[in-house]
Amino acid sequence: MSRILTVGAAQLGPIQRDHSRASVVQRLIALLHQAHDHGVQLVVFPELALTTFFPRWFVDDISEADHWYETSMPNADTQPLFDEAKRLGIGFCLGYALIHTEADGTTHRYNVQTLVERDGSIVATYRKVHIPGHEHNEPDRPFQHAERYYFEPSTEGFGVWRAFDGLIGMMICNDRRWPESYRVMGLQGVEMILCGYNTPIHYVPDPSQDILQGFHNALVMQSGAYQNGTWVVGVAKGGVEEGVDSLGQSMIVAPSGQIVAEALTTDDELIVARCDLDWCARYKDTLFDFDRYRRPEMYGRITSQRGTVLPND
Ligand code: ING
Repeated sequence: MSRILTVGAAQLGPIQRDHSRASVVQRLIALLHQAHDHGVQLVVFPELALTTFFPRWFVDDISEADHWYETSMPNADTQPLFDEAKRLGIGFCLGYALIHTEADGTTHRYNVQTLVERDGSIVATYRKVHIPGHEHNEPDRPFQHAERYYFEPSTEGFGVWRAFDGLIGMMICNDRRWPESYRVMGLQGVEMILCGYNTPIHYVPDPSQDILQGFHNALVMQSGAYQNGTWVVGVAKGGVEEGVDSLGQSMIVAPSGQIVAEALTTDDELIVARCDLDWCARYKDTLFDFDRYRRPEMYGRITSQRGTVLPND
């Protein structure tokens, strides 16, 4: 009997700076209700789904940004979402900023996603591995993308968890552009990767890429899905948020690399697909039978090098 997981990609339109978490949670719950009407078992929300994308501003005293972070999950603002999802028997994946104080009193700031099962239990929280953008204020930019100032990179890497009757992995935004993200989860047998993103259309370091944002978004998720025989669910926070135009184009990609559902707007929009997790085996057991065809002894550079080492002339 096929393991069909009906998944909903719950795209968000802009969250402006003055939008309260309570108002955003109401939007998330409205998408949850739409999902329930479609028989959805797992809803995926975007990266930083509770607030505006605050790394677009730089504050010299980082503690002035503390209010953009959650200190726990769930919390008073998000408990209504957790309660309603449990009542409806729907699991979800939620992206947000987390401020975490270790036992030794050190403070850590992460860009995370938390996966919640249909019974309301927390499966796991993933911390973003690839942190794009810049560390310091760049006042000449039209907007900052200072994620490397506001977030520490994960030291835990990419996990895969047994949930929703399958093998579920998570990545966040820039992670989707790196093939290693998919392969590390592929080597754990992943059958569905959940990925929220906030992607400005305008790429300040090279504006020639602006027109290609949609093409690149699809390219990386379709190739990652196909090359690892996994479903990929990419979910945007799109539209014009505090003057910055951000990509929508949320999509659900099959292990074949085919896009089976795609958002039509840059607003709050739910797209749904019935995902046969057994379809993954068509690729994992043939073309991408890793144990039979991979040559890790030839891949040493991938883990021994960070940057490029040119051949000796
Ligand atoms: N955003 C981006 C992403 O990889 C980026 C980084 C910024 C890409 C601007 C293009 C333009 O989609 C995040 N949040 O990782």
